[in-house]
Amino acid sequence: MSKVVLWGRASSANVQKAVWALEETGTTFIRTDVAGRFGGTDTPEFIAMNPNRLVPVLTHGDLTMWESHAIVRYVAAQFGTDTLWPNEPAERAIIDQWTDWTATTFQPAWLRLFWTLVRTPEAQRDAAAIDAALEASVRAMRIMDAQLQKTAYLAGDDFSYADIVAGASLYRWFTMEIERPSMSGVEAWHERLKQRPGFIKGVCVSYDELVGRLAF
Ligand SMILES: N[C@@H](CCC(=O)N[C@@H](CS)C(=O)NCC(=O)O)C(=O)O
Repeated sequence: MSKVVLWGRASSANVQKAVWALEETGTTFIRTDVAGRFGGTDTPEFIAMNPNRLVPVLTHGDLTMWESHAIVRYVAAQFGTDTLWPNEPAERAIIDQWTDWTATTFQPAWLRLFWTLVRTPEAQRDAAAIDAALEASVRAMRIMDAQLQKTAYLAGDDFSYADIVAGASLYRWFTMEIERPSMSGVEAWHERLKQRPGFIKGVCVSYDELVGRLAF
């Protein structure tokens, strides 16, 4: 089988989704540290792989691709036919609904919170910006909580790649110094995800190197 290489630092939330999907499908891969404190995204070789100069990038044989959610879908389709890739279009539609909602609504909110609170040095923090980001994050979390009161996972009673892309937020959500309203559906989901080795390996990764660091 052609080699699978994932380019990107382990502390990147977007890289973490790809690591988790690769682990979940039992795929053998190499991860190469790029971006953040490692640099390497401005070289002609990297720009040829991703003109956005961002991680993750995945290479597999002749394929070179970027965008974390597209990578997760590719990994599911290519390596997860028995595990992560439902053949039924209606099932995939709901998984994609939550996956795209994470990209457009949930992740921008929780990442804004992470940036305004964790990545901004204390002296430069803007309390109003933090509050607004927390409010938007909680609003999105409540939408997931309502679903998770009804089903074990976001797209139904089976684990799916929607849980990977949205669940990649949870280590940070539950360790950031914020006032977290209790949401029993989200909390039970977090406990379920913690049973998965791919979540522990991919997502439960220290973000110490990002604290107070706005540079990348
Ligand atoms: N929409 C892109 C966003 C990628 C992105 O913003 N990556 C960040 C890390 S999470 C990055 O490469 N930042 C520059 C750096 O870390 O040096 C995706 O989902 O893959």
